Amino acid sequence: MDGGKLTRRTLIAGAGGAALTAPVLGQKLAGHLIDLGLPGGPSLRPLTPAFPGKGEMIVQRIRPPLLEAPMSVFREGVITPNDRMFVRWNWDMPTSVKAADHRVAVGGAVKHAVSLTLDEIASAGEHVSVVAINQCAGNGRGLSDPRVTGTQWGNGAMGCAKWTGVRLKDVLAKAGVADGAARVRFAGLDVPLTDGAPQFIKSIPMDIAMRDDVLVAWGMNDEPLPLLHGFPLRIVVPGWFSTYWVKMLATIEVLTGEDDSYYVAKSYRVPAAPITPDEKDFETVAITAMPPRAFITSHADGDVVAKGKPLVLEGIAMGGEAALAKVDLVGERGLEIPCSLGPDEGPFAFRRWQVTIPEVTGNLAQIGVRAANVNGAVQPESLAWNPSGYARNVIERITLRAQ
Ligand SMILES: Nc1nc2c(c(=O)[nH]1)N[C@H]1C(S)=C(S)[C@@H](COP(=O)(O)O)O[C@H]1N2
Ligand SMILES: [Mo]
Repeated sequence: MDGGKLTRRTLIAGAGGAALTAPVLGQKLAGHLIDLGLPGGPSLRPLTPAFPGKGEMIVQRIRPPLLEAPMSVFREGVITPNDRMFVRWNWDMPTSVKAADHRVAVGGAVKHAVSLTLDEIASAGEHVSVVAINQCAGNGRGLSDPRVTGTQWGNGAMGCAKWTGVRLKDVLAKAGVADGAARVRFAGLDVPLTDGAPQFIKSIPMDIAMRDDVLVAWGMNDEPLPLLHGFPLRIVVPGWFSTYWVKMLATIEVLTGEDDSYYVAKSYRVPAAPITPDEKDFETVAITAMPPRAFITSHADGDVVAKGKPLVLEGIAMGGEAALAKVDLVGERGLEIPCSLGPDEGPFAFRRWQVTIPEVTGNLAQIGVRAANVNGAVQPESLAWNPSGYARNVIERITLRAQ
């Protein structure tokens, strides 16, 4: 973490407001189709540069927007450019926000409730930056077999950015956390599309809220947060799935007990113990911290490689809730080769890996990369199937044909 480049002045100067021309429902965006390789269902999606404010992205849904990054984005480097970061809104998003009018209400179990302007947020404490992976809990869900319900994402519902803001604990201190505080809940400016549907609000336990790296952020890769990513402020919880990273932050509420709201108590949950797809009644726990994952980005399934030649494979990996410890190339007949790791951008960032196979002697069937983190978590061989396809981290495998 460093001090962050955005000063209070640039925050405010850059934050006159943000607006987006909303593509209308049903609008056709020019582009071509890309195959996400999803088993058991339609696998083709439009890949288009035409979505307002975005580079070339896979359109899963126009409104509310669900945009996925093509895997080619992750060949470029560990930082995902703002215009290639995936986008996910559960409900309709406001298409313009005026910075001068924006307030963040801090209330609930606090000593004195406050309503803070952006200026007051920016001066709540030291400016901090953290490089962290923003990953949807449903990332890779579309690869589940048997199929599950929900957005059929490939593996592009993730990205890594440098987030800048103030510590959440410094913002909480403006109101003073009362005795007995158990959780902190966040709400954004977005509201449900249908009457009676639950608002998208999420909460985290107090000990996580007080972490030094949990931010109320306004900066994304040294630019103001784009509207799609939550202008003017969002929560950042490094190492946790980004369902908790509430965008367009408008309310911070300190709770003294459990959170019984829909998106914590009922949704975004996984079986407490492994289940089979036919099981119905099982205990669940909230998805929280991320497990390790690794991806081959230099090659795709079915690619042809040169027989008799060395082969360099490359990609990215993440440790999840803790720093990456190692990445191994694994395959059939006991193939296991340690990969070398690229520059370390911090425990919550992507890290590049590389490995050289000295000589390709035949097809490389079902090869994959397996990441482990410093807490000892290792990617599993087989999918921990769950009805919502959450927290996928099975080793992703491809086959390369030698010619
Ligand atoms: N206000 C608000 N914040 C939100 C959401 C939302 O629907 N509304 N979706 C969450 C989910 S499920 C994800 S995966 C991330 C996506 O962040 P991104 O669109 O910046 O990539 O935002 C989170 N924060
Ligand atoms: Mo998500």
